[in-house]
Amino acid sequence: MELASRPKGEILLPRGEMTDIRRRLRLLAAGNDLVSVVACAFDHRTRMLPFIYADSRMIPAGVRAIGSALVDAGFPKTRIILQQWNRHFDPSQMQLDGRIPDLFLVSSMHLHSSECDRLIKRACAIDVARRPLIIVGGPRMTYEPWHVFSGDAQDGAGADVAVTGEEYVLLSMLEVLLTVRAAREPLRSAFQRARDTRALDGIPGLVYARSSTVNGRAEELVDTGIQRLLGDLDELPNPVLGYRLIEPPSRGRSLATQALDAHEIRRFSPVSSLVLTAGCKFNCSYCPIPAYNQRQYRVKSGERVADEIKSIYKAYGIFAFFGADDNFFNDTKRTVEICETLARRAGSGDRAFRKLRYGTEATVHDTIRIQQHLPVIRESGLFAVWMGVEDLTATLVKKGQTESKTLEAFRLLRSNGIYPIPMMMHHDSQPLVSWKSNYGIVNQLRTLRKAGAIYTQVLMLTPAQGSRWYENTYTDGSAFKSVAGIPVTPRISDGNYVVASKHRRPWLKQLNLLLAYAYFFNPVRAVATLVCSKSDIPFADRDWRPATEIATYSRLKKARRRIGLRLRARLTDTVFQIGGMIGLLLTFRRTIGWTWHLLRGPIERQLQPPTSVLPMCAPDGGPAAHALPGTGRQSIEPAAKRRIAPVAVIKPAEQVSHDRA
Ligand code: B12
Ligand code: SF4
Repeated sequence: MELASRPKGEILLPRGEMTDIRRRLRLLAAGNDLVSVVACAFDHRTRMLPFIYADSRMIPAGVRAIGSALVDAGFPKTRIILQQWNRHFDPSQMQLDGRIPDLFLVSSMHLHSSECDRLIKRACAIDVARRPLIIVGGPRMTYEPWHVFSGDAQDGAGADVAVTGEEYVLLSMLEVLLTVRAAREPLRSAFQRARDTRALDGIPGLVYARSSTVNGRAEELVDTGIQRLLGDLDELPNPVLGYRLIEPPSRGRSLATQALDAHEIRRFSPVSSLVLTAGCKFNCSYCPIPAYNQRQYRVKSGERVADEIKSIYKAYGIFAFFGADDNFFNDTKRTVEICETLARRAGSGDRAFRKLRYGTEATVHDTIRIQQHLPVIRESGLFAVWMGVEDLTATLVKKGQTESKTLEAFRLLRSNGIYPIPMMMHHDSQPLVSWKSNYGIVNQLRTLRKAGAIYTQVLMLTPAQGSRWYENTYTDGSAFKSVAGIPVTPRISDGNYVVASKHRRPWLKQLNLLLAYAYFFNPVRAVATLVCSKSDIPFADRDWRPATEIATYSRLKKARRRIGLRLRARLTDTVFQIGGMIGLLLTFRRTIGWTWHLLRGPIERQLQPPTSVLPMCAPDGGPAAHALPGTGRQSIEPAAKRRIAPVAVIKPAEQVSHDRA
């Protein structure tokens, strides 16, 4: 099920509201000495192609955004810990600034559910009187917030609240909590009071549990609705702030006394992800993104993007970026505005922009539409575009990407010195190889490689939470519940494992994924790249220098530069081949067992999407915005009445100093 949109006129926050709440919080922060730990859940068993490098060498933008928002709001005692680098971290042992944090925040994708749940469980091992307020957010919560609450009478370990939205939702909740918080009161207790007096119900984007006994198991979940979106992304705090909060990589269970030194950041994370735009105008049925963005397209201005890049380069020396865009070419005017600003800065001789290289995602359709601007886009530093080709013949998905259009988009990008990277989706009706047609996955990879692809991703069509197709894959009997007795868990729902298929021999599909990669990344091709690389056909001018400057070079300098660029381009192809082969070995090791299980069977299917076991409702008792059909709905009144305790009146004097010395 797609996320619903808010009514027209209520989708976006009023202009300036984000800036205002940041200012208001800074005033409140002066009297509240809060300590926070933000953890990024990561399950190491998910490491494989095609994400093998990006998954661990790029500090995720989500936790950085949350850390930056906290620092910006006046809470500098914040630490970001990545399970990617600190796999043994145990929240029950965390201390920062000599004390147990007031806030423990967890960010998770659906894929990393088991680690997310473990982190919450370990945080709940802290004595209940000293336990931090546990807040969970990120993509997993956006679509299925119920997972982090426990209805189990024996094991009540669960989060206090799930945030189904972005920074603004968290900051709004903090504002309410700090307003009701009494002097020296633990933040978690202030939360419980705010929750029970329904002071949180007016903040769309939260899900919290109600129970009839203090510290008892959750009985129902209250969903305050779909978040309001920040329309002007320039109002966000600068994400550079988050970098100074990173926990140094270690094998330890607790936190270090100091965050990772500034000069070490680039060594561990040479690429920085950056939000430039959000949203996409297309409406693919397997994709949750348009509905998440409530059909809005949100952007940062060119100047703002340039400032962020400059500040990250200046502080940490990072010059490689990845745009967290859904479709960077979605709106020509906005894309060109960003790129012209970056190109202008490079042209003015600013080192940060001359060195700048960034990649992002865009569609075939928009690449063709924007073709006349590709030179300036290249000059801005864009060097690679990940493109959702999915199926070259458009049999699976039609979003304006016929074979000829895809090849045209590849040619345009290549001739402008930009690498196109196809993202392919394998599906039941697609064979490994086809004769006299381009339907087979290997045929398509061959065509795309010839057109200049130096890297690729091939994933199996898998149900994505929040997409239109999601429930269909269950109700039509495609989704597996277990295979050979092994349950299908979130960890294997990343598209690298066949977990939904009606094919008679699903093990063949699983094998096809490996064979498709092996066709693309192999030793023969790796050696061949040194002789005849796809990365210099057509010759890729991968230099930042504007064409006008290059025109002034002498013939000798031009020839030297051309040879240098060609060599670099070939080596890039070779490096991608080697990286791909290493990734393939890991992918083989991780998924070959699943192929065997699929072959052996039996396969048990799941006919209903996994819904919340706890009833869910809106604050007024109506349907919950994030509940899937089939979720129980309990009247909130009886529980609310049982639970609400008399609220202490907070005197203004108590509100000013909340220092918990
Ligand atoms: C960049 C990216 C990647 C990179 C990540 C690299 C890195 N280390 O950062 C790579 C290429 C590795 C990657 C891989 C995958 N990805 Co990806 N990826 C993205 C993408 C395009 C951008 C992520 C990003 O940086 N966003 C910007 C930040 C600021 O947004 P955010 O993370 O959502 O955080 C905001 C809110 O969620 C919230 N928030 C986040 N955490 C917290 C925590 C708290 C406490 C609170 C209060 C709020 C909060 O506030 C943040 C600020 O607004 C998103 C789509 C998108 N546009 O977001 C998909 C996305 C995250 N990926 C997704 C998926 C599914 C995958 C894969 C499984 C592959 C696949 N099948 O598509 C793999 C998993 C690999 C692995 N082992 O982890 C899904 C996740 C869906 C889900 N329900 O979990 C997304 C959402 C795309 C989609 N389908 O909608 N991905
Ligand atoms: S084009 Fe890409 S981002 Fe846009 S809806 Fe389709 S899959 Fe999602």
